[in-house]
Amino acid sequence: MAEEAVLGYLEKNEEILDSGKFAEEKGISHDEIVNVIKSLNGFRLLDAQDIKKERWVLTQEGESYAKDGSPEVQLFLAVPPEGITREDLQKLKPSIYKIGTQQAIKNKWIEMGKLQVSRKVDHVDDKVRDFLIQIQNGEAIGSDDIDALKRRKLISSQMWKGYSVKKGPKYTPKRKKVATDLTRENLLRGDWKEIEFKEYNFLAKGQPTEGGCLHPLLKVRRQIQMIFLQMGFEEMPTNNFVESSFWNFDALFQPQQHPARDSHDTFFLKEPSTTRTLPEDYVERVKQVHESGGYGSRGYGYEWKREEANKNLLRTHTTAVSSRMLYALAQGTFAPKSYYSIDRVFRNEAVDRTHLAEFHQIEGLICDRGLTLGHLIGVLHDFFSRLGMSKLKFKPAYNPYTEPSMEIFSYHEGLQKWVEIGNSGMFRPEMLLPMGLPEDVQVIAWGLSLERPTMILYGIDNIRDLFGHKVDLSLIKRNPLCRLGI
Ligand code: FB9
Repeated sequence: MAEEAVLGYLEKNEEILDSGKFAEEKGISHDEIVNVIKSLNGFRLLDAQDIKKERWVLTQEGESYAKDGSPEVQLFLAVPPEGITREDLQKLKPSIYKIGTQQAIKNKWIEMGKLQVSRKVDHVDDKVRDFLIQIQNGEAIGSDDIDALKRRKLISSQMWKGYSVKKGPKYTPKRKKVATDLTRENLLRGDWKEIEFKEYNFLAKGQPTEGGCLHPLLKVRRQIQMIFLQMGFEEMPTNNFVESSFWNFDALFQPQQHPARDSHDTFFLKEPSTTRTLPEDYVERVKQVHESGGYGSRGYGYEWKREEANKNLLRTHTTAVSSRMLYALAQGTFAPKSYYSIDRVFRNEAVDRTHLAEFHQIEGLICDRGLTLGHLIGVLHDFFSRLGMSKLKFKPAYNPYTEPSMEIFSYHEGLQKWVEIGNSGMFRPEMLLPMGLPEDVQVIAWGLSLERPTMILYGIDNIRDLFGHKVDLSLIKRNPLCRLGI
């Protein structure tokens, strides 16, 4: 329809001067005419030139004045020849009373006494309404009148874009339908010989391939895994979200009345609520060290309860796995080991913009003879420098299972501030010696979360945009590569 109108018009006429007027004459929407002009111009059937015109359009208020008359005229007409009280007039025209009286007074159409409103003239013309209707009809009006309407915000300027159009080098009054596919029917009928096929557009982009995409967390996890592997660490088996309180707390010398062991901080399981088996001889040594110490420690001096240690929970840290691995290491002939883990942990804490009830903990540990705090500081510099963080500082901290402990800070150039990037420490003898590790063996360890670096690296400030059922899958599809490490 629109294509025939444009091509047909140019068969008998030199040019379409204004696509807007042409659309109006043909009773076709200007958008449809513009789309056809752009398409035919692309195939060189037409030669189209941009036209840009500033034109005035009515604001919503302007539309209402064009429809119902200006408020000053409506107000004037509401004042009877014998006059009216202000109160009655305001009741008659509440919505336009204020603006109507102001403008009518300014036009010297009415006089406002203390109580009474009276006419000063017998008749008024609604020029404002007339101008607005002229603009609606695309007629030009004087610049002073335009300024007056602009001041009252009854009109606003709008850039109108259209085209003037002439025949192009490949003009034809009626475009042959070009075939886009060679079909079986074309071959059977033999009409493929006459059909005109659309030219290949070798510049057309192919359909984007749908495929799997890695989540930003997995990309950062992969990079951190590579850093640990390059440093000679082995991955710990973390494929058990459910853990016993024994391995999660007691084995780490974390006392049974510690607040972190409360159900306000920890998710305990209803079913199965208790663990089935624990290494009984080791449990006995753990009980002893909690109650009365040993190995140079005086313990906590409380009555340690087996049923507390038996409670199943969702592990609150991957250090539960570390304790299992260190116990296993102590059962044979000791050999130094460097282990790491990256997996989900669960805490029954208040959630907010950057914290959920679960997160992925990254943990590294080195178990060897003669390790000192200096070794820990050194390995932390090595590890974090591979993450691009070389400016570190350490702050004394407390963990139930490490002494000494340190919070780790890094100066973030982008954020221009020191950012807490993790926690660390040396596992206590009360944890290591009941396992059966030799007395000259120490373990240095540290931890951080996977979400924090990922959110910073990907510029995500709400954890729900990164993890959970509200994640925008297009973020997963379009997020860039993560390249960390040396
Ligand atoms: O990840 C944390 N911060 C962080 C890490 C990297 C990073 O990289 C940016 C690209 C530059 C930015 C920030 N933190 C640890 C510090 C804070 O975010 C903290 O507020 C939140 N912490 C979590 C625990 O909070 C409930 C992060 C998580 C954490 C804290 C401690 C450990 C593990 C994870 C630990 C440990 C540990 C200690 C001793 C022995 C063994 C393990």
